Amino acid sequence: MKLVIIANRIPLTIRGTDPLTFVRSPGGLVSGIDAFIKKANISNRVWIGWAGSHVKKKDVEKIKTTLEEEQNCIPIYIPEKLMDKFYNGFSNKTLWPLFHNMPTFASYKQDEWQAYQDTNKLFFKAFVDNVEVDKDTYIWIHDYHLMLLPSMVREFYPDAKIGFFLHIPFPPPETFMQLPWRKEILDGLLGADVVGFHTYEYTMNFLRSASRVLGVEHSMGEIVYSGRMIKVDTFPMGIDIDIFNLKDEKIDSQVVSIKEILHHKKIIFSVDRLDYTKGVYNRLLAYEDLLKRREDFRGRVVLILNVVPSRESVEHYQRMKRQIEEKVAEINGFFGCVEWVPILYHYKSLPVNELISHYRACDVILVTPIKDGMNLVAKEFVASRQDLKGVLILSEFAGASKELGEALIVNPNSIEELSKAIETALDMPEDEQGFRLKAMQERLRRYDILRWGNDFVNSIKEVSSKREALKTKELTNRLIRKLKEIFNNSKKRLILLDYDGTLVPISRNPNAAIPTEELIYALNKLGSIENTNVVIISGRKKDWLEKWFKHLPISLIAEHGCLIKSPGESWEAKCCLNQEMREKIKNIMESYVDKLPQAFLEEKDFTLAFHYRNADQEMASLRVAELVDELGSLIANTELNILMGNKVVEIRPASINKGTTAVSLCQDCDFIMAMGDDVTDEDMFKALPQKSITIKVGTGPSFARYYIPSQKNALEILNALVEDY
Ligand code: GDG
Repeated sequence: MKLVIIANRIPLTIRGTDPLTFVRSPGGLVSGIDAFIKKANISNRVWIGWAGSHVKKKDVEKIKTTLEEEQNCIPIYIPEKLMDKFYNGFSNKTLWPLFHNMPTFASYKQDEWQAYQDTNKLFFKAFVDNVEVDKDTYIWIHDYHLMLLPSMVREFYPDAKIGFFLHIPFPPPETFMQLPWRKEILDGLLGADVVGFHTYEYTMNFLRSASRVLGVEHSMGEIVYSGRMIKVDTFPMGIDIDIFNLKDEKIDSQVVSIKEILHHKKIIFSVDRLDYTKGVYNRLLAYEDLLKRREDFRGRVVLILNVVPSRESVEHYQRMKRQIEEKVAEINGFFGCVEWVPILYHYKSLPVNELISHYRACDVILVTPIKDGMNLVAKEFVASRQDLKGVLILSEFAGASKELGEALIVNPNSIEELSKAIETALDMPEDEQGFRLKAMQERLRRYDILRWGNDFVNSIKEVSSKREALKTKELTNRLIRKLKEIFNNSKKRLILLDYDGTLVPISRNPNAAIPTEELIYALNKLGSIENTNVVIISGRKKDWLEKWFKHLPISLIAEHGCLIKSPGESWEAKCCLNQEMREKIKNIMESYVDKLPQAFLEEKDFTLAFHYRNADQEMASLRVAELVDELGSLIANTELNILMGNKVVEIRPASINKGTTAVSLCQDCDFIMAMGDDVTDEDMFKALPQKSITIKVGTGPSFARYYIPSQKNALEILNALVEDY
């Protein structure tokens, strides 16, 4: 396997170019992926990303050669101005606040959106220019900076194996839809085979947004979009436990010295990047509240507040830094004395072993973001505490809270709750600390970084092999020529054609889905061929079919088989519907039309259909479930059944379906072809004799032998059959 990682940053950031010096890039994304690659022993990996602002255009080639040869990294040069609009602008002033559900902080600027598109194109170019893609190549694109990239790659390599993982939250649809470029972002992401998130909540937010913005529905997290299946799933990122539970003398002595320097006072630790999502200010307010309420803690506790520099060129971050520092000074000034400084504040990044020493030296760790995709600090702390001591206070709005339920879970917006939680933590008996930590450690061990990465890559594997399997079913031009040959050589032919979604695209307004002249021409010609029974087999009303096709030499089947009409003859009814029952069904359906805006009722001769294709899909899913429940109890023990079609619920006679109807027309036929797109057509695909050529329009699971991507291909098949006649 060759693994291509594409992320905003490569794992190394250039510090100087003469000589070339670099440091490890900061953040959870880089440390997580790097750990996965090492643990999984993936030797063939390429990493594409930005290498930091020290890289000048003239040095790019030199850096590229060194990094490529030594580290297998492809650094991307992004001109400073473009980077500013892409990174500080669209990524961090639009997407970051919006995706953290803080829309009031988000700005929407056209030139920054343009820079985002241009930068995604730069990443795409670097990928295409530097990576050879073969069957064994897995392309894993990361995070909110590169959401347009999956589609760009897909367009260039239609069969590529592509995964996308979002490290930050995906917001609820109401928030996401505020983005003027929401459709473009979803289009971009859906170029991947797998789109992954940290928590079920984000996965559902994404699926709900896709439904609202693009009108695509999912089934168990699978979406069919642009003729492809995409898996949307939850992969909570784990950590490399071994790094944090490592026995190390240097760390042990650092732990001892931290404790000694602080005279064995209780230590509360806090470490985050500078960011308004991390809730640092509220933490300070809570600590202040605690010191006010519990005088006995004064002089006995110390808060080590480590803020890691981040996004310093964004004004909002500078303001926040000032605000934090003023509050620290205020608390220290008010409560502090010669022997005791309540807060030890550091604005820097700690070396990893010092970070681990702090995790191990503290009594309480405060991880209380207002919103956080996952938060690896919480997990790292838990893994570090092999002594089974220490208490994790964790925000319910960090993705990690879904896995670390034994922490003290808090709402960080409540200063009172936070302050009480610190108090509870400081007073917590050691055995309670122990059993909480143990349960969390076991969970972290089971779903560690290796499992996270393997699950994700395996998921890409599964989806792409499904795509491959589907390909073997694609009705290619070569197969169409073969089909034509069989057609020409047969003596009695039956051609069954569903209408909506098969011969014409599904339309928001069913009356607007009228046949094109080309289609009428092809049907006319096909129906005129001797010994060829062409049948439109539809769920539509007889009047509508008659209006458009009466003059053609073809048979018509309305209402899934309830009514049949041969060319030049009148309609023949195949069933009946009790009037009293009809009224009851109608009343129920009408009451749901009132409850679900944009839904409508279609009354036919023998069936009643409740359509909801234009309704809000989320509301529809609830209402339709209620409707089906109600109808189900009404028609129990009757001759009727419920048919769940494509955004339609229909009540029809149980004995009639497209399958039974189609089979009744097959006698003596040596060429049977059926085309359809909907669940009702599956009855036909299942029931027809094995030798039949059954074709599904669109992808997705089906009993049909072949599939074609769209209605356009259906017409091409009809045209191929009538050629030479
Ligand atoms: C994004 C999402 C998601 C922190 N301080 C120091 C330091 N760190 C390391 C930690 C940890 C990483 O940085 C921080 O990871 P987080 O998960 O907390 O946050 P982000 O970097 O903002 O990451 C986040 C993550 O992606 C992964 O998907 O969890 O929600 O926002 O590994 O150890 N490392 C060192 N010194 C420090 O002072 N050496």
